[in-house]
Amino acid sequence: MISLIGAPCDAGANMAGAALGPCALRRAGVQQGLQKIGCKVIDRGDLKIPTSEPHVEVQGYRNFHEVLAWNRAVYAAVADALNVGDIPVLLGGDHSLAMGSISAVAANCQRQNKELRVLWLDAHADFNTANTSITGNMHGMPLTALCGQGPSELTELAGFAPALRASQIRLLGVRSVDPEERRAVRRAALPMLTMRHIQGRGIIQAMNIALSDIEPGTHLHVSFDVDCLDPLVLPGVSTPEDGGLQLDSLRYCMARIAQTGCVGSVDLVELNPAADPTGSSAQRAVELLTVLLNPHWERHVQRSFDWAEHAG
Ligand code: DIR
Ligand code: MN
Ligand code: MN
Ligand code: MN
Repeated sequence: MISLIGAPCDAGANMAGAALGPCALRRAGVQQGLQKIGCKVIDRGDLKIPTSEPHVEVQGYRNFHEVLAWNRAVYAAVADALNVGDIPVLLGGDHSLAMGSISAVAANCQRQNKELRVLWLDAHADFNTANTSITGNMHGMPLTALCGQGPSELTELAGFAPALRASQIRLLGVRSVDPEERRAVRRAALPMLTMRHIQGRGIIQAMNIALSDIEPGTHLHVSFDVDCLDPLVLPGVSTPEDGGLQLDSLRYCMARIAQTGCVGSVDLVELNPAADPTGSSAQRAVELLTVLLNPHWERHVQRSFDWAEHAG
């Protein structure tokens, strides 16, 4: 069973709008789209947080209290879904929410003695701390918190820290890394398949690397920041970056990931419906999610594989 969990939070982002994501994804038919391909889906509605001190910066972390409150709520909801054997699909909201969702996944994997891998589809590396960030926006910081750097309220959501080692992560589609963040990425040896890599060697080879050492039984968490797509394909984001993935490429990635049979949890984040009044961005995001979660991938992905062979 797939559990849809809405988290209308944009406290971690650079502008308002991502909080409209869950509503826009439901309007685009996320539940029906997944049911149509044969998934059982329960929509658990939107999370709420107690009203906290709004808009307070704590040691360089903007809106710290709200982001923390959202992540505690996300942690609890994702942990509940995993406990009953569901596949949680977090409908964001901005990408800071991945601290809560992936901490819950890491805790669950530790209890069940399962390998955990995180595929992070994103234009950005999301590896800032307050010290390296130019903006102080926490949607640029989830991976560092998960890797143990930052305030303990965030790094210890899972009950232990770090929730993740850099070697468990594969970033895909990156093309915007801040100068100090780049240093941190190098120091941590964070595995990245950048747009430059993908354009140079092709999407097939990039996916071969991204998925190379996934054993059967691994829990694969897919953190899908929709700004990994080119803004011409998906304009509805708060931080568009040119030169992103085209629709066919990302469809191929999603099909390859589905083919592993290991997808155990998903974040669908950073959709900003206010930046795309046509609603097509939400529809594209839903369509890609249905490729990722297709239980009958062997029948449905062949077309995508054929495309990739031709595209090289
Ligand atoms: C930028 C943008 N690196 C920052 N990050 C975004 O503010 O840290 N992440 N947009 O999704
Ligand atoms: Mn992101
Ligand atoms: Mn991003
Ligand atoms: Mn962003």
